[in-house]
Amino acid sequence: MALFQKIDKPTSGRRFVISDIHGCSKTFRKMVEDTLQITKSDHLYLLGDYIDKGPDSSGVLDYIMALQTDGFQVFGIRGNHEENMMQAWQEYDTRMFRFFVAKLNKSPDLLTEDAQIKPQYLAFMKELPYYIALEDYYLVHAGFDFSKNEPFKNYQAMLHIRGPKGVPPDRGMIQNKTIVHGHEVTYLEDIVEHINERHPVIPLDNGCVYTKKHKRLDVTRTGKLCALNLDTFGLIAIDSIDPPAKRR
Ligand SMILES: [Mn+2]
Repeated sequence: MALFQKIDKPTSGRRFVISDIHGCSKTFRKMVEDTLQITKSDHLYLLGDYIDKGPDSSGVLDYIMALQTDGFQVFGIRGNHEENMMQAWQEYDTRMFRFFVAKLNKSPDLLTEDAQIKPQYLAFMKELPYYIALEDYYLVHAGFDFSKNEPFKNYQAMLHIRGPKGVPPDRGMIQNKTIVHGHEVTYLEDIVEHINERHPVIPLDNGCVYTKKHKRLDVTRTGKLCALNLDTFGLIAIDSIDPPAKRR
């Protein structure tokens, strides 16, 4: 697996980013096919956390892999949920792993009957890099930790960081690129504000799984799947059409 991937601009197509699909396969498919109408000249970048929480983790992974097989230019990176599942699979015994997946993370559909990660999903997740470098953007699941040395080698931070440590002290540190990330559920008006003020760090996770009451979130301001057009800087947000997260 490559730790990061450098990708050149497509010659003619558009470039979109989507984050934190979390098992919402219907919403994701609607975004790709009906809303964005992705073509084979476009690039679609996915910021991780494809699985868990929502109803259909395997459906999301199957769909991404099918798009790639069909020749669509879909590039994924790793989220903490993919990393956690692989780590739990390596570290736990079968009983614990089955419990972890079924009760805590809710992706039992990714497992075989004897509680192994199905080989096609494991192969897919293992290859996911930690970030993507475009000529004008960095794409990462959670962000880079600029409060420590060597933020571009701090791979755990890329999966987990939250808050202001992810904002670079100056744009020179990111070669005047813009960082786009997910991971931290952000209200839609905050996402829009970051985009409008051309903030160096753009959050894109509106918590599409959070459509029902939540102890910490105002769910009237979450529940959309967002896509950002990297060339026009336009935000596309659609309501989730999947069942909500069963657990949080
Ligand atoms: Mn995450």
